[in-house]
Amino acid sequence: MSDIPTIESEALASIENAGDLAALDAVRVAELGKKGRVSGLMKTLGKMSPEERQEMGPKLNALKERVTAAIEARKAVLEDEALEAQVAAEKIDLTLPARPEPVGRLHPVMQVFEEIAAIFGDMGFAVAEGPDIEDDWHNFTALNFPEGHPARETHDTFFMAPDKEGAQKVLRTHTSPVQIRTMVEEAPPIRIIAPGRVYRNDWDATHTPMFHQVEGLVIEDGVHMGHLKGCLIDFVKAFFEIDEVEARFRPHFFPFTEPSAEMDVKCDRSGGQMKIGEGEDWMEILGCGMVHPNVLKNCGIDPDKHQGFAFGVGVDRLAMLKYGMPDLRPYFEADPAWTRHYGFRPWLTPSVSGGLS
Ligand code: 2NL
Repeated sequence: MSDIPTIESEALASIENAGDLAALDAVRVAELGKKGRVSGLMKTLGKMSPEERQEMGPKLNALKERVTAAIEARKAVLEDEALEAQVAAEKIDLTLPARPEPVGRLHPVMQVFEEIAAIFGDMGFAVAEGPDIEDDWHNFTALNFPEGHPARETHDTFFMAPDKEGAQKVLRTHTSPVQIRTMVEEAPPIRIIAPGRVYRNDWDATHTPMFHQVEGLVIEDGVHMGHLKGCLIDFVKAFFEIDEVEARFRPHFFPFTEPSAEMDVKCDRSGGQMKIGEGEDWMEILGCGMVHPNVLKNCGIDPDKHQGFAFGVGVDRLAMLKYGMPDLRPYFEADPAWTRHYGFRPWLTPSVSGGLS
């Protein structure tokens, strides 16, 4: 077995010469693989006399261990080198100038959602969300729409296919179910807005089957219509970025509020461009009211102990009014020219102190 030192020095030399991990693995197979040289020597132990084996066993084991250790050490070095090479190749040149135009634009409706959240956030409202597909109870029954009442039909509801029990889910016709869920799950005081998509089977020049709404809900001891009016007037002033607004609250009917009202604001249509807050005309901008006692009861809130107010506003039209967009249809056409013109830079988050638009 005089070839042990020769084999060892040859093996160590080829390990040292292996230029990459694949070459190193080839050396490993040639020496330590099933048919490798070192493995071949190990196999000869079986045919030796006990005395020979006692002498050769430790020598061969030591050879195998030294070759294995040398391979491991070389492997670590090669892996380090491979990583260094990869990192060097992936280097980014941070000194390159930024692209002159950001690629994407925020849809004006999303901008207006952000603006509304900033205004109400400043008044202490949290944002709540819920599913687009709702059950009949959250969308209608809990909101005091009587079973089989025609009011359910006036919503042009999209119904889902019936389940095994015959129950039909709906695409929510308003975001009120989000407030219902909040009232069921949380105890007063509650102060939330619920922005989101809503759906009605209606499609013409001024209606789309999917549109956007923000509803608000306040359940707090002692709140009354005065708070509702103050809150909404403050909202309109902040949203349209005007110092004063003349508003009126016209009696109306909703099943889920009592009393109910629509809020109109003064506007000026004379100059070709609509101006909000001043002028000779009135324009309806939202619906509101004191939460109906039946709705509170349905959500497990005692109407003799708690009361609150709620409101709902269509966001697509608010965006048209604020940003002078004359037509609703391009909202959903994804025309890059329109998006460049009316869209917003995505990273300019609106805030009441820092500016909305
Ligand atoms: C409109 C009218 C409104 C509400 C929505 C509401 C929600 C709950 C209870 C009571 Cl859970 N009310 N929401 C109240 C009044 C009006 O929306 O014309 N929106 C565009």
